[in-house]
Parts: sequence; structure tokens; C-alpha cells
Amino acid sequence: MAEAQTDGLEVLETREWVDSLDYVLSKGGPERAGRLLQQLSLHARREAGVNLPFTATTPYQNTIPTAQQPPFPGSQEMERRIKSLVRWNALAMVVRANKKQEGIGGHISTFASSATLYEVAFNHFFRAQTPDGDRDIVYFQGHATPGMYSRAYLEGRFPKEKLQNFRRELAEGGGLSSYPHPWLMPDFWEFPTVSMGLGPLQAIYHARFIRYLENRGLKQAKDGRVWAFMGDGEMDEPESLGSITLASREKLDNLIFVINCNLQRLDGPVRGNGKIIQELEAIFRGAGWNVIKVIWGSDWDNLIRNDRDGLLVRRLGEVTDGQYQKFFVESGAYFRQNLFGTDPRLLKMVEHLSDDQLSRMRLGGHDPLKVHAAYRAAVDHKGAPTVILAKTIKGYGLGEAGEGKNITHQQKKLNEEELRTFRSRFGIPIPDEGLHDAPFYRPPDDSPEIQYMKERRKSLGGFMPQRKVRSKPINPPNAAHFEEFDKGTEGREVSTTMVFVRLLAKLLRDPEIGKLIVPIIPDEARTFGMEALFRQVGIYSSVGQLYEPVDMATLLYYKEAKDGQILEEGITEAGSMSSFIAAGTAYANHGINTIPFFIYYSMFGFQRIGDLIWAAGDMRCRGFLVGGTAGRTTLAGEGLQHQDGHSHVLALSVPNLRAYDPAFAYEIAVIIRDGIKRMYVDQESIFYYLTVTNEPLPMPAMPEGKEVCDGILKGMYRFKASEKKDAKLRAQLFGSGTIMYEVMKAGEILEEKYGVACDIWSVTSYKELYRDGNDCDRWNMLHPTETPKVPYVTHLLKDTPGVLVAASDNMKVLPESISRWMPRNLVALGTDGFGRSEGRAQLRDFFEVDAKHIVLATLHALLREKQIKPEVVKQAVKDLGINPEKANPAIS
Ligand SMILES: Cc1ncc(C[n+]2csc(CCOP(=O)(O)OP(=O)(O)O)c2C)c(N)n1
Ligand SMILES: [Mg+2]
Repeated sequence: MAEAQTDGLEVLETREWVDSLDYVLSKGGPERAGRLLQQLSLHARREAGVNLPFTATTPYQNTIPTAQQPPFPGSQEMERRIKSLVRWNALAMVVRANKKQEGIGGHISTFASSATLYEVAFNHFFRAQTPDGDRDIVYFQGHATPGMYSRAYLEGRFPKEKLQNFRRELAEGGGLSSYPHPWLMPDFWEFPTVSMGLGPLQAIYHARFIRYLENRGLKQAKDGRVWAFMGDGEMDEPESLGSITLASREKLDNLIFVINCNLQRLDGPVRGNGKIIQELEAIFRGAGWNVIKVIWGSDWDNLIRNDRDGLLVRRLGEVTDGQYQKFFVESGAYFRQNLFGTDPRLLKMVEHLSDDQLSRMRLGGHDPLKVHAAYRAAVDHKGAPTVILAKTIKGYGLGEAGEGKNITHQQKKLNEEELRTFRSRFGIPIPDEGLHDAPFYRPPDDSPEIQYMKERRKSLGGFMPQRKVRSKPINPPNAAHFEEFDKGTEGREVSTTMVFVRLLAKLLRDPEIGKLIVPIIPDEARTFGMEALFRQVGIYSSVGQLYEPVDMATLLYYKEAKDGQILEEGITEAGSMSSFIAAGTAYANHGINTIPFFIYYSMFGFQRIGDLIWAAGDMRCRGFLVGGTAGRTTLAGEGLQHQDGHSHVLALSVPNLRAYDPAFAYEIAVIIRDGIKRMYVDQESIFYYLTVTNEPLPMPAMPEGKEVCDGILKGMYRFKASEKKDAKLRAQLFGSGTIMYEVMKAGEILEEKYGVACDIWSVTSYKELYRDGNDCDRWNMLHPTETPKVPYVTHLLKDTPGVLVAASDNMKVLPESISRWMPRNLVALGTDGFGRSEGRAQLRDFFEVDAKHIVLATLHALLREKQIKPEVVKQAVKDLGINPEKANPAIS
């Protein structure tokens, strides 16, 4: 009895306080009320030590109260009809594709849950062009493509045939790619997002790069926004959340994340035993984002308004996501009993609603009014990025065919009954008898729906998505920048990294292209000897430099500036690569020919962020990836987690990437000069990977002959022909990177001690040679009666005598990949195996790529050709000081 009384008193007391607060709210507005609450909390803490429990979350309700919802600017009814048409054709596209070809795949449920999120944005927010000439950038969720294709079809951008060929791009007339791939649909898609996590990460760096362009005066219009749509399951990818503090630190209010919280991923619930919306709210709030939760639809407005004691919202906050999923697939009676049945007061709140009404209570993410309000608030928000957490149902509208069920992600077939239900639910005018093969449906051009859609897009600057190259080609850069390197260093020892940095510094000073260069470094500038650039061009900082740098008095002080040119990303290769992509695709996205140079530890490139490099290829990204401190034996001391001898093997996999392992200064100059020309003058969709090393070596002058330049680019040229024209024993030695110097040394030993005349070849790119050889083979196979094409390697080695020996600081498989186009067997030396913490000489001995092992390999090859005797080789093993019983580096 006493308990009940206290309870009753408390209720009364609470009500009084709430009434008072309501009064303050009505008189002074939310800001005044907020201040008052803060004062109260301060007071309670000071006077009585009341410690309010820390909470990173807000109650489980919409962030924007109904009273603050702006009026909907369009025709809700018309937009509902349009959305239904988009839904239908998206579904039909997937169902038809799977009828035609079992197992071709496709996703219905992702878009079914996010249709409202997209439609409101398409009709009111996504601006293909802003009034000041800027544009919005949109990262569409990869699995939602059917919705985008369906809309484009209704807009009249695709004929029906294209939709028929969804996921059948090789069909006659072409088709539509499964997911967003600019490589496959270069006029449509801009961002490949389907490798989950890469979209959110890139969106953040893109939004920041836009600010960089603006702060550096390269981009005038400033009104564009970056929108990124993603799944709630996708947020488990470390890339999704890994850089969110960059966005808040940089105050990127041009960035909006929309997370479709359908509570499910592929196998089942995202957080069956928890609440993904609350979890994400805490994370984003903690990171300083503006968080807008869109949980309940308008159907819930009255219930929540009348929930004066917060009983309902508390109950809504208790239920787990797994349980919500069950509520959504169950009947209204079940919903009533299990959600509201825990308290008679809750049951009373819904007694005026029938079971049927209860089961149809819409969620926030399916309600255009709520979604519109959230978008409006997001675009108006200043000083921080916004994330919208929208609660939806996966497979919304599919009913028995999958709505809210665990299997729904994979659902791609509907039987006739299910099609009929869907058709009726969304009012698509297709008669029962026509439903069998899920026909597409598009009202005539002059129908109100099509007119409305088109008018909306027109007022927002045009159709989206749409990819366009917005820049003009640049003029070729001044030849003098590059030609300096032709003469070599006249005996002075420099590393190829130093050569590269010197060239970069010159390019940065160029009056035409200098400003377009974007050096990107993940905290390794000093390792690469690039600190001189700090002072020369400054490090980008959106706020300038708010402190006096500790090394201010030195010449090369750490200079941060608002118009700084270097992107010092900190220790994030993934973030740096995202900046690289933003800069390397600005020629299309923003009409600005920025030329990124991303310089990093080569070990932490392909194997760490290979997926982003692959995405860059898909996006037709331009620029130079520069793998520093490369070479398994050239990077001394660092051991097996640093020493890279396989990035060039991984680079083989990216089709439009040109990969080079240069040995000499002039090779670097020739490659970069040609790269800028091909990418920015000729506008080719390629990008570059260059390894540079930190071993100081004397750089030779470029040999005479037109074929040298050509060879450098094609992957190989003869650096030096032997002067011993009459020698009987002969060898062709191939070297790359720093190991080229071991090859040259081996050549001298072989000539002097063993009477073997050696021609020395520089192989700058096994990848290019491999590509060319395959290309020729393929052509020859397809054209058996025509004069066969001759692979470049075959052509070069046509009349060369002797054994063939290649050595590089990479795995043996690289030279071996081209051996079949050589006139005789190739012996390949390389650095297969785990590295060691050791000095260069020891490492090269260990991996058997030093001069003595090259000599031995050459002699052994001559033995195999029966040109010398085994005893000669045995003696050589001894003379060279090689231990024949040493461990095999490949497996030790
Ligand atoms: C990196 C990566 N891993 C796995 C997948 C395979 N996959 C595709 S969709 C999906 C579930 C997506 O769930 P969610 O992000 O919640 O999106 P929803 O479809 O629910 O909107 C998975 C695991 C992928 N596309 N990318
Ligand atoms: Mg999901």
C-alpha cells in the first residue's frame, strides 16, 4: 500500500515537472529548455553530488519531434504511386532475371526496405546540379541497385531491354551490372560500393577532399553535399566506422550518412540481442556527429504524444531487435499481446486500435514525412556531419515471400500468388492473367507519374546517378622536368626514392600542373625524405596552424596551412587510399584534374588495402601509387612484416594498373612523364604503381637509342651489350629495381672470372611484358591463318645467344610469368619467403639474389646446356663462398 502511494506521489510529482518544462518549452523554445535542464543537472551535482548516469544514447524514439516536422513539399499521393512503380519494376527485374537463368542472383529485399529513403531523396534532395554550379555526390548502397535501375527505366533513361538483361551484360544489346561499377557502366555509376565498408570510408574522405579543393582555391562552387547510403550490417566492417572522427574533427557538414536499419543482414539479425540503432547512436554521438533517429512513423505519433509518463518509450527501448523482427512478421494480436501486454497501462493506450491497425503501424524509415524531416534537418545542420538512422523492415512489402524473415536477403523468386499480393498491395495495374512472368510496367510518358518524376529531377538539376568526365585534358608538362634525369648522377649515390622526391618537387613548382599535384602520405614523409616538401607546399589543415610548431626555427618545419597541398593522413593507408581515389577521380566528379601521388610503405599497400586499389581501378581512378622502401632485401633491418617482395605479384591482378619496378633515375622520369601524358593528356582510364627503394646507388646515364624510352615503358630494354663479341659462353641477365646492381656486378664477375659474356637487360615491368605476351597469344589463337603477332619479349630476345637468368627483389613468379615467350629456359631468382631483420648483404645472401648467386645460377644454367662441366660449378660454389647446405629461404 505504502509502495503504491509513493509510486502515485512520484507520478504526480513527475507530471508537475513535465508540465513546468512544457511551459518553458512553449515560452522559451527548445534551446531555453535545454539550458534549463543543464542548469538543473549542474545544481543537483553541486548541491547533492547527484551524478547523472552517463548515457551515450537518447530514448528509443525519433530525434525530431512531430511538432518540428516541416510540411511535406510534394504530393505524397503521387510520390507513393511513383515509389510503387519503382518497387514493382525492381522486383520484376530480379524475378525475371532468375526465371531466365536460375541462380543469376539479385536482391529484392534491400531496396524493398530502403525505397522510401531513396525516393524522398530523389524527389527532394539529390541535386545533380546546385544553383551555384556544384553537385551532390551520392554513394548508393551496392545491393540496392535494382531500385536505381528501375527508377532510371521509369525516367526513360533505359529501354526495357536493358532491364531484361539485368546481370546479363554480355547479352545482345548489353545489360545492367549487378552492382555499381563505373568500369562496366561508365555513364551511370560513379562509386563501387558493394564491397561493404568501402562506401562509407570513401564518402568521408571524399567530403574532406572537396573541402581541400575549396580551401586550395581549385573549386569555386561550394554548395554540394556527399550522401552515403549503407546497410546496418555493413557497419560491422571496420572501414565503415574507422574514420568517422575525421568527419567530425573536420566539421564536414557537407556529409550525410543514411543507414538503413532494417535490423537484418544476410544470415539473420544484425543485433538480435541488442539494438543496432542505439549502438550506432552512441558511437556516432561519441564521435561528435549529429545523429537523427527515424524510428517510428506517423502512425505512432499519437501514441507517443500521449505517453506522458514515458512508459511506452521505455517499453520500446527494452525490446531487442531480434524480438522486433518477430513482431513485424507476426499478427497484430501477437504484437499487442507481446509488446503492450507487459503492462495494463500500455494495453490501454492501444485499446482503440484494431489488431489489423496495429499490424500496419508504419516504421519511420517507411514514412516519407519522417524521412523528409530528417533529410531537411541534416542538410540544414551546420558544423558537423549528420548520420540518419532509419528503422525499416527488410523485404518490406514482400509479405509471405520474405518480409522481415531471415531468408529475405537471398530471396529472388516469387510465385504467382506472391506476385499478386505484391501487385495488389502497391496498386500496380497489371491484371492477374498478365502476372505470370512479372512484366515490367511503365505508364506512358505523359502520365502524371512520369511527368512528376521528370519535373522533380529537372528542378534538382538532372538525373542521378550519372557519371560524366567533367574535365578537359591538360597540356603535357614541361619536358625539362624529366630530362634532367637522363644524364644520371655521375657517380653520386642516390636512392630511387630521392630521385622520385626530387621529381615530385619539380612538378610541384611547375606553373601549370604544380597546383594539381596532390601528395598523400600516411605519416612516413621523413622515411621517404620528403620533409622538404612540408615547407615548400605546406600540409593541408582546414584550420591552418593553431600552434607554434616545435621546429619553427628550422628550415623544414612542420608547416600546416589552410591551403597546404600535402595530405598528411596519419597512420591510415585505407584513409590515404580513399583520398587518392577522391583526387584521382576528381577529373570526372568535379572536373578538376588533380594528380595524386600516394607514397607509402609498399608492404602496406596491396596486401593491406588491395580492395580499395581494386575499387580505384573500377572507378577509372588516375594517379600514381608509389610503394616506398620496396624490395624484400633492400629494406634492411625491418624484418618480415615490412619487407615487401610480392606487391608486384599482387599488382598483376588489377587490370588497368601499370606496375613498374624501376632501377634507375631516368626510368622513373620516363615512366612518370608518360603516365601524366596517358592519364591527363590522353585521358586513358589507367593508373600507376611504382616501387622505389631507399638504397643509395650511383644512377647511370640513359643509354643512347630511341628504343630505350620505348623499352622502359613496355617493360624491358637492353641496358648494356657485352663487349666480348667472340666469347663462346654467353648469358642474358635480367635485373629490376636495386637487384639490377647485383646483376651488373654478377655480369662483371662472369665476364672476368668465368669467361661468360653477359648482356644486361633492365626489366622495368614484368606486368607489362606478361600482358603483352598474353595479348599476342590470344590474338594468334583467334587468327590462326594470319601472320602471328610476336610478343615484345620474344622480339627483343630473338637473336640473343646464351642462357637466360633473371633476378629481382620480388618473388620468382614474376620473371617466370614471362618465360614462355623467351627463346630458351629462364632461370629466375627471387625473394620467395619471409623476410629477416638483417642488413642488405645478408638478406641478399639469404634469399640468393646477390651477385654471387646470380653468377652461380648462370653457371648452372650453362651446365644444364652442357656448355660447362659440373666440376666448374662445384668449384664456383666454393670460390663464391656459398654454403650449399644453407636453409631454403622460401620456407624457412
Ligand atoms: C566486404 C563484403 N563482405 C560480404 C559481402 C556479402 N554481403 C552482401 S549483402 C550482405 C548483407 C548486407 O546486410 P546489410 O548491410 O544490413 O544490408 P541490407 O541488405 O540489410 O540493407 C553481405 C554479407 C559483401 N558484399 N561485401
Ligand atoms: Mg540490414
